[in-house]
Amino acid sequence: MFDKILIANRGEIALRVIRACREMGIASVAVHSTADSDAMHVRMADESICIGPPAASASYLSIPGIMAACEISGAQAIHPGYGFLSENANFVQIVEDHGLTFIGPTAEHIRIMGDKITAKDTMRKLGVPCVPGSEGGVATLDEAQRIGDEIGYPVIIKATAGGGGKGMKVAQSAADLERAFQTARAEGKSNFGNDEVYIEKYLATPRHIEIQVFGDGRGGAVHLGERDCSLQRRHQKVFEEAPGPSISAEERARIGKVCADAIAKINYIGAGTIEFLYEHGEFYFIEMNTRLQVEHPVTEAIFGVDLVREQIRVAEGLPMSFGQDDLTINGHAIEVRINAERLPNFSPCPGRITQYHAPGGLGVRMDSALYDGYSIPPYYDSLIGKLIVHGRDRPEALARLHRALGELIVDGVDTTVPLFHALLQEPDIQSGNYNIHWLEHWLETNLADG
Ligand code: MV4
Repeated sequence: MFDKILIANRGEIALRVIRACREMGIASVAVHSTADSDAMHVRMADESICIGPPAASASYLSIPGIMAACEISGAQAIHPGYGFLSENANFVQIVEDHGLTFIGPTAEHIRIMGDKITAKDTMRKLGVPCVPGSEGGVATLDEAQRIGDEIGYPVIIKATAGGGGKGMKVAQSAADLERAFQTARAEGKSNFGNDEVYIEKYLATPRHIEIQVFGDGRGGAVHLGERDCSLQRRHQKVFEEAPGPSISAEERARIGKVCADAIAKINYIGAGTIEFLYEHGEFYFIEMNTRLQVEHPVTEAIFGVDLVREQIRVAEGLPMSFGQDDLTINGHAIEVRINAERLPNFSPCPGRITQYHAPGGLGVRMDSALYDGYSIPPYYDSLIGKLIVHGRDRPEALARLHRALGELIVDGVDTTVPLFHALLQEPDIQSGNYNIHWLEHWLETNLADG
């Protein structure tokens, strides 16, 4: 059993992990940069250690700094949160080589899913439905043309190491293929040092539906339904909900079982997310994330589970505290990501918080590391809070979101809150009628400079 866990992260997710540790009677160690000496995670943890200067590359991403902090504090395990080192297989290897426990999947699973060609090949062999396209990588333009003719246009060329929309190019026709192929390769090479690419049929108007899975590392696994995360801007999620407004109980049970069976077969351990594009009633695997995700609270709300507690349990070698039959959906949950950004351009807006008041009441959860007088540093991402609401059904969750946004006060910086007030007035949002392109289109027509 762990008696001390180090959290290799900052902000709201560091608080999320500290809270789970405290409920389990486990001491927590915060690490921080010199820019975060006054941060809430430092104040809330049982101990804290400064590991470097403001730049993440020299602090939150510094493997020697984090390993030294474990040594000094005597922490036996590391929770990586999301981002930073959470999907770094080399880090996991180093942690294990030092006799410590990484609270997350194995280095091997992270490596497999980090390479998208290998991930897709693995998932296809495990019976997960994938987007039609090349089997493995495509090395030459000739080969790309042959597959393009076979599956039909439009197609999308993706870098195997890609992420955040980088190294992804659509070809509308055969005439367009050479440009897409060469550009995707070049972006893969320059952004990730890997020019390997693959081809898929381009789906024009899908939803982004992701299945939450959880494994015990010994062939036991469950699914916790889906989240619809289609509302994104420049590959950043903005609004997430569970269950997905377009997914039936039958579809959920079917794809959920496929996903749980797949990760059971590979002895996956901990939390994972299997991402799909969903169009015309079909699921098409695109990627798997081997971490706890930002939007995990909507799943926690409808299933009534604590995913971080479960991550810690299975990392300790304990069984999960629930099986598939214990997991039933209760109501509907929505999360909105509140960023310190100025509309209409979403330009980062760091600065001093002169007043902060979190909303409360039935079915409202505010995960935030803000406090009155806190100064948001300019060095990290602009997420300052996640507002999660839970209702008996979707209309109640929407009404509660409207009510909670009205209670929230964040003064001193601009935030994305006005965007959510506007979105809640939209009939398509009220009815759940949106796909991955809806928000970008709405921003173009409604915010002039989206
Ligand atoms: C696609 C696609 C259409 N067809 N693949 C975007 C980032 C990466 N995670 C996968 N992405 C896409 N892959 C095929 N075969 C459209 C996207 C896409 C997207 C996906 C999810 C959420 C938002 C998106 C916005 C633009 C494009």
